[in-house]
Amino acid sequence: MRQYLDLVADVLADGGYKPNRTGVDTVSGFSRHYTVDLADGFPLLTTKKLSGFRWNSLIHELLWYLSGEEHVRSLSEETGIWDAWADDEGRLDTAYGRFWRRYPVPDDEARLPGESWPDDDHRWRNDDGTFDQLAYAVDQLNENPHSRRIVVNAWHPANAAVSTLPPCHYTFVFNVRDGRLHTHLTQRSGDIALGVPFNIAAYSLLTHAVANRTGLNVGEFGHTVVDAHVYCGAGERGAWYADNLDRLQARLGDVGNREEYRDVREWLESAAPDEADDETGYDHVPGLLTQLSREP
Ligand code: UFP
Repeated sequence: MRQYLDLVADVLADGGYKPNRTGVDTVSGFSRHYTVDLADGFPLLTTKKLSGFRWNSLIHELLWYLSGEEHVRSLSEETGIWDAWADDEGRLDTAYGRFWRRYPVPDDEARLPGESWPDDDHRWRNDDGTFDQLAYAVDQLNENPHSRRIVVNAWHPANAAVSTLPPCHYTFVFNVRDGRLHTHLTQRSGDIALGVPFNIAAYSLLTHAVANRTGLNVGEFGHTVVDAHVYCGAGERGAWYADNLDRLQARLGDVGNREEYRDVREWLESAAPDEADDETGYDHVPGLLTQLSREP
């Protein structure tokens, strides 16, 4: 997918060096955006090996979000991807589906006079008083498709302030034109090598599912990634990137065709220290340079 490879090339060539909470530093670009037309085909990246197992886990993860569950019990039967983040009882602090389907509505004491909130028996209120954002979105697409207010939000500021992993892909907007359903995702933080390809596939799948449900055609997927980063290494290897990113980027700036990415990769591998003291081995730059050298 050209847009993904452009994102990779752009962040590697223009990003800045950025340490972060994980201890593995990144090359990071700010506020990157692209669109893909889903009518042209499903954006499953051919440059990465999406094995059957992981495609399977992606489908179950999305179904689990759509269910509104915050407990990983049923998901764990299919895939263990969220198990490590769940508490001892199996509840996940940052379960997207919980926010999509059961967003908390403030209690009486927390409401200000004059503020508007749906009644207890309102059609989008659940029995437990929470708000079903997805039901609202689907109803709007059916009844008022040209609305510019069809937003689903997984960010709860108070929860995010204390959560171990606040939502990365935290809000999306549906937008309809000419009978086509467009989805725009805003992601606060995106690991370009590992996370982003799955995020693209998941929201493309969601767009297909919602288009199917509402009788619309699939449109474009628009993606904004606020901190779009490539993990480049810890230890000696990370220190080398910190000192030599300018050199690497000067070389990337001179790349005129895709074969030349291979030359930059070879230079990188000869110039950077090997990962002997890096327990994580988490340097994604060489792999991404290989992808750039291969794809048309
Ligand atoms: N990350 C993604 N996509 C996801 C997800 C996580 O790219 O769907 F859940 C990556 C982004 C970042 C890390 O590298 O996981 C989360 O760390 P932080 O919370 O510090 O941004």
